[in-house]
Formats: sequence, C-alpha cells, structure tokens
Amino acid sequence: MAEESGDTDTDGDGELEARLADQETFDPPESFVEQANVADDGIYEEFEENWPDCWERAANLLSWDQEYETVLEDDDAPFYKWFTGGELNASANCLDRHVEDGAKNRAAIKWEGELGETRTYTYGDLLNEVEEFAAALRDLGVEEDDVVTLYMPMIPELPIAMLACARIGAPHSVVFAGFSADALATRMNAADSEYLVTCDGYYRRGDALNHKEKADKGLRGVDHEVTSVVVDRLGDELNHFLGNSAHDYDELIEEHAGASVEPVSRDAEDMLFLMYTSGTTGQPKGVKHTTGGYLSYAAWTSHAVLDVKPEDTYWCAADIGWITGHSYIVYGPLALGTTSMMYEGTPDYPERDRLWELVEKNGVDIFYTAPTAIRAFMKWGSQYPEEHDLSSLRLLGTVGEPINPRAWKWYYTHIGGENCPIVDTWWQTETGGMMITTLPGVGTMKPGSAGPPLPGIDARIVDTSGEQIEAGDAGYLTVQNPWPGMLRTLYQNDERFLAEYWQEYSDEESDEWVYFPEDGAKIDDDGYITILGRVDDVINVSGHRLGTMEIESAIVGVEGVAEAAVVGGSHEVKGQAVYTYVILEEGQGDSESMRERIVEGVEDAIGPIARPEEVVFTPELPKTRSGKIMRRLLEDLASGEELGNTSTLRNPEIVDEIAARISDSD
Ligand code: 6R9
Repeated sequence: MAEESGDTDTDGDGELEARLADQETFDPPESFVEQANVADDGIYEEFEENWPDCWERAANLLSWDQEYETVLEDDDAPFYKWFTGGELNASANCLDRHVEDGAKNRAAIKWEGELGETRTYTYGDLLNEVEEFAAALRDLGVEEDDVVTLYMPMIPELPIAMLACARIGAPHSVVFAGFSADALATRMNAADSEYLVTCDGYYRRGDALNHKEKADKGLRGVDHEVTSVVVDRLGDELNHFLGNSAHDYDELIEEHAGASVEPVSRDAEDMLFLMYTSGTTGQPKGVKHTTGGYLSYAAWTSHAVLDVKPEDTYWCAADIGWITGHSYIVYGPLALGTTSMMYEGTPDYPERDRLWELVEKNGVDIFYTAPTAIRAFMKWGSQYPEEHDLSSLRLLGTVGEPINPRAWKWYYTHIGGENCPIVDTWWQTETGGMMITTLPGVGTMKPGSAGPPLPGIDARIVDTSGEQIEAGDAGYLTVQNPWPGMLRTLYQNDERFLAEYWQEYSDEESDEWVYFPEDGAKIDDDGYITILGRVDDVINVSGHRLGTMEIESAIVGVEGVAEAAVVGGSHEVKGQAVYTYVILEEGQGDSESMRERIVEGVEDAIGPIARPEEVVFTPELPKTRSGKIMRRLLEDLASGEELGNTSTLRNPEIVDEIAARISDSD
C-alpha cells in the first residue's frame, strides 16, 4: 500500500512531516470554527432527543410547494417514507428560488474544459437553458415518470439535462461515460428507458474521444425503440459521427429558445433518479432515490459537512456519473445556491499541477476528492501544489475509499496548508449522502478514521450474530435507524432490496430493521469508526465500485476461457486493482493474444476502469474441500501478502504454482 511506498518528498520539509507523522489527532482551526455552518457539538444530542423530527432541519433547507404532514412513516418498514404529503420540485429548488432571491447573476456552474476553455452559467443562464431543454424533452415525448438515460462526460449539458428531467418529473439514470456500450445497453434495458441524451465525444489528455460511436453500439443492444439527443461537444472535430436518427441538442435549444416550463410539483416520495451500481451478482442494482428525502439530505450534508455557503466557490472533483457527483456537484451545492465547479479532464493534463492551477485561478474555498487522487498527487510530489497559491481553501474532503493516515497528512499539509479541516466522508450510492464523518467545525480529526456517525445516524459495529462488538475489534458496519437520503428500493425489485440490505441483521418478527451496507469496520473508544472495506464481492478500484462477478462473467464470455476468478489486489495508487485468475479450455494456449482478448472482453463489457491489472493463467483455482474458490487466498497472492493456512484446500499444491506465475509476470 501507499504507506510503504517511497514518497517523492523533494521539498525539504521532512521535519514537518516527521512531526505530523506522530500526531494522531487534529483539531479544526479557530478561523474555521468561527465561520462554520455547524459549530456547536450540542447538535448530536439535539438530533438524538428530537429524532425523527430533527430531520425537519434538512427539509427546511428546501422550498416546498406543499408542506409535508409527516416526517417519517415507518408502517411498512423497511420501505420507509419521508416527508409524506409534501410536494416539491428539485429543479425549482436548485434554480428558480435562487433567481427569485436575487442570485440571478451569481455563477451556478463554472466549467473548465480540458483544453483550457471555460464556461460560466449564472443561476439565470442555467434556469433558462434547463427550461429550454425541459421543453424540448417534452416535445420529444418525455412524460412524467419516464426514465431518461444520460450518457455524458463532464460537460455542462449533463447537469442541465438532469435538472431538465427533474423539472418535468422524469427520473434520470446517468450512466458513467467511461462505461462501455454493453453497460449502457444493460442499464437502458433494465430501466425500460426510451430516451437517451449523449454527446459526440470529449477530450481526454488532449485527444478527442468518439463517444457517439460507443452510444450507438450500446443502442444496438437495447431491446426497444429509443429517442436520442446528441450534444455537440467537439464542434467540427467529430461532427460527421452525428447519425440521422438522433436529435441535435443545439438545434433543440434554439427551437425552444426562451421557453418557460413550470416545474412539476412532485410528491416527496416520487423518484428523482435511478443510479445503477455494482453488487454481489452480475446484474447491476438500480438504486432508487426520491425527491424530498434525497434532496433534503444532499442539501443538509452539503451545509453541515461541506460547510457550503452561497458565496463560496466549491469544487468536488468527482464525475457526475457517480453518486458523489449527483449529490455533491449537482443537487446539494445547487440547492444551497453556491458556485459549483466542474472540470472535464484529468488531473495531470497538460501538467500535474492542473488542479492546483484551477484552485488558484478560481479561488476555490472547498475541495472534495478521492484518496486515490491524493495518493497520485503524493507520488508526483509536493512541488506541483507549491507552485500555486492555495490559500483560498478553507475545507478539504475525501470520499470513496479508506484514506491511509500518510495520505491524509500529506493532503492536510500540502493542499490544506495545515489550515483546513479534512472531512473523511463514508457513504454509498444507496445512502444518498454522507453518513459517517466528523463535522468540520466541531470534531477532532483522526487520520484514517472517518469519524463518528453524523447527527441522527445510528451506525453500529456488530459481529456475525448482530451483537455490538467491543471497541477495537473488527466487525460489520450497520445502520440501525432510517435517514431521509436512503434508497427506497431497487428499481422494480423489492425482493432484492430486502435481500441485499435488510435480511442479514434485521429481526422481522419484532419489526426491527437494520441496514447492512456490506462494509467491514471497527470503532474506537471515542466512537470513531474506521472503515475496513467491502465484505461482499465488490472491489474498490480508484474509488469506483466494481462487482467481481460482472468481471468474471465478461471473462468467461471470451472464447477459450473455461473458468475465471476475479479479486482485488492492493495497489499503491488505485487502492485496489483487478486481478484475474483464468483457466483456459483444453488445448487453448495461454498466449499474449489470449490475454489481450480477455482484457478487451472486460473493457467491452464494463469499461476501461475494470481493466485487469494482471491476467494469471492457471490450470486450477484453489478450492476448499466443498468446492468453493478460496478468494481470500487469491487476494493475498495478488497483494503479495503472506499466505494463511492452506491446509483446508483440496488442491494446496496449486498455490505455489500461481505464486510463481505472478512473480514471473512482474
Ligand atoms: C460515495 C461512494 C460505496 C463504498 C462503500 C465503502 C467505500 C466510500 C468511504 C469508503 C472508506 C470512506 N467508501 N467512502 N470507504 N472510507 N470515506 O463512494 O459510493 O460508489 O456506492 O461506494 O465505497 O466500501 O461501501 P459508492
């Protein structure tokens, strides 16, 4: 892991690093506390004593067309309902009300293209274009509750399309642009989505990528008619790829110039969006989020944890194709009326100081990213941030995977100038927003530990029988009460919803429902929770959730492959990397071309993010006497760790052989 890696610490502040290395806790600077949205530690008690009505605090951050009657309805648990009777529109909350409040000319989205172009949308501009596109979608036939798939990279038209959907009550399903054509088709089929908004292409490290071709290929795998819209991102460069069947975004906007579209009042429990995520089985899960609960939770956590204020320039450097971008680039920050930055490209293009250049140029106040990025910055060296004035920053955040204390301290020192609290935020696609983290104006920080559960969240660590465990021991993370941002179900699959999240620790007889996020964790004497990682067949590569089963089925789909096992091996920068162990069919030579076909098979089925780090051909997989693949052992082999007891294996001799093959390929 990065802990042991040689840091390119060329800046001569070894003394400082050494002092920080010994320091276990950090308190927020007084300058931060003085201005924090939440600075009183009484908030924990306040939420506990007043639960569930405490959540009105979140709901009150929004404007409701119709006040809700009940905060929480739990008669049909775990199908909880929040703010029932209430009606609201998410786009009106993110746009109209700010324009009405005089913020028409405040920047809502500041976009930075990879090649240096910039676009700023004020709240007024954004509202206009959202209305125009909403009118266009309606004309194309989109009705309330129709699922619209958005397959776009980090361009402003993505949040515009999201908000346009929200305006007319059509749930969106955003598919990460890095996902493959097959992945797009699977998601469109699963959601019966008859509308697609995509784009011609985009830039990556200076090259124009053809996205439309991938979208077209995906559409060929969709089992029903689809109406599509294509955004022209690249101008002339790839224009010829625009097929006849698709509508051109710019033309639609022009045709609907000046349109005004009343925001549809949605019931609090109406679906705002679907987001597909990986789980234990090969089939991705369609996580359903609602209008009232999700939006109030995204706004509340942006306010309490990210300390967002309208006058800030706030930057979450995630991709909107993941939940982090939904909650903390689009919905949370815009609901609070702040300026949210969007960056199209990679952090090392054209140079490794790109992000710091953008922080300086835009005077960014709050910066939120993933540990994998921080580990890469650390590897590149502190000379890059040092070239820039980062003093505008007041708060830093991380999300997506555990952050090791060394990376935490590097971030604290070299990006935050020892002057910014760091929030290490644990949450999931399913939770809608942050669940476990310190409140930056309240809590002491402990590098490596996310912190206590947020006010109103009852997270506990239990053993396999559901009993709470002692401080210091490893166990399973559970959440023992509902919260507004929680998923309501898996799209058209209530059974899987119950089986995946509730079955493990709930006691149905006594109506006690316990949410199981499938993460391992431990807790210390102060109630701080350290996340240990997934306990299901999901691996976390650069903060992206990938199902090992999905990758395995892609590999066995390659001709000549008999069996495959996929595990996560530890990786210095990515956290985990994809390791694949493959048994070939009789007579099939393990040639370089076979390896290439396997890598291609995975990229076609999922996307380059799932690209195997290593393909190890083996005549057998290590199996227990009952025939189960010993995944733990394969993980240890991939991570180069010492192997535990192999005596329970049916074929212990295979272990040495696999180990030899891994070291051969190094
Ligand atoms: C928001 C997001 C969720 C999984 C989750 C856990 C891991 C997220 C973390 C973290 C340790 C943190 N995870 N945040 N692990 N510390 N601060 O990432 O959602 O893509 O659904 O992934 O990510 O394993 O279960 P998602």
